Amino acid sequence: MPPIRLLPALESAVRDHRPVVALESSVLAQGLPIPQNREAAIGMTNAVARAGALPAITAVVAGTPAVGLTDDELERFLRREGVRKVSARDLPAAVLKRADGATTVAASIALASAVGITVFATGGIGGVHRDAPYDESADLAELARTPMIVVCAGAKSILDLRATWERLESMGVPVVGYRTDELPGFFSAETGIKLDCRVDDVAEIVGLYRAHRALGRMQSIVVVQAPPAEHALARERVESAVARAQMDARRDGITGAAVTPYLLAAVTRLTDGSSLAANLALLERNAALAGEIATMYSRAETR
Ligand code: PSU
Ligand code: MN
Repeated sequence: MPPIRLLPALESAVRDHRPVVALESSVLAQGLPIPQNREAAIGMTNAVARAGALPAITAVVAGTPAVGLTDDELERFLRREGVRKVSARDLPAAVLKRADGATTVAASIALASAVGITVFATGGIGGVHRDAPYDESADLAELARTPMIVVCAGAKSILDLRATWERLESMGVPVVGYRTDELPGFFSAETGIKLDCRVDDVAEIVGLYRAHRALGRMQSIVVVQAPPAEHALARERVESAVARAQMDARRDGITGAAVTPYLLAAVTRLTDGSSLAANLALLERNAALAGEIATMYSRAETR
């Protein structure tokens, strides 16, 4: 049995350098509530397809690492019964225990890269947590050793964004703003953190990545874009919800991998669901941009 299962349609697409976009499953099984997780899955896969690329949701399916899920498998992950959260280091344990595992950004890009995929989309990457020394998402370390174009709306609002930004610099991970000069704050367009590199069209993203790879660089490049303006929340509103959620998490003694899902749920509640609408909208927009990038990248590769 091959170590990673690719659905047949994806296997030929990857082999022929046709456009493919990998998508994570932790956002579906842990990050978003039911039934919005289904909306997100449909919105993202359709957006990728509209841009001319094939979507590939990554996960561990009953112990088999998989790139691309069947409809039945996706249903199981959306119902999320018995589905664990799997980051990069959890992959072998999920295989050993024949578990259903929803993959984070870290685990997803590890799997996607191993099968030859170059473009990945999500909502927000993990990063440095606030007031929790050494709680830093494995997403950062994995971005530092996995060549991939990662499209997102920045790091999740619940994080210490300034520290996350600094760590990305230390690790040599290029961050490029797509039509923005500022690092977006996931639910909000602004963070006050000025980016060093901005591009305004997809061809420039492909050019940047090719230059990066031609230098033998092994990191991902992180492409950030703001959430759609009609759904974006004001920075102060997000901040106060996050501060409150943080206090609740401490009170409830939440630690480790449970922190991210807990805080995301608390912020949804504290913003009366408007952060949820923003989350769905930005996931779809990121998937659309990733689809465009994959389509252009594949043209450049097969020229
Ligand atoms: N962004 C979201 N919802 C999520 C996540 C990100 O809007 O659920 C998930 C991603 O899978 C990300 C993970 O990789 O949270 C980070 O978790 P941790 O901090 O435990 O590494
Ligand atoms: Mn953590």
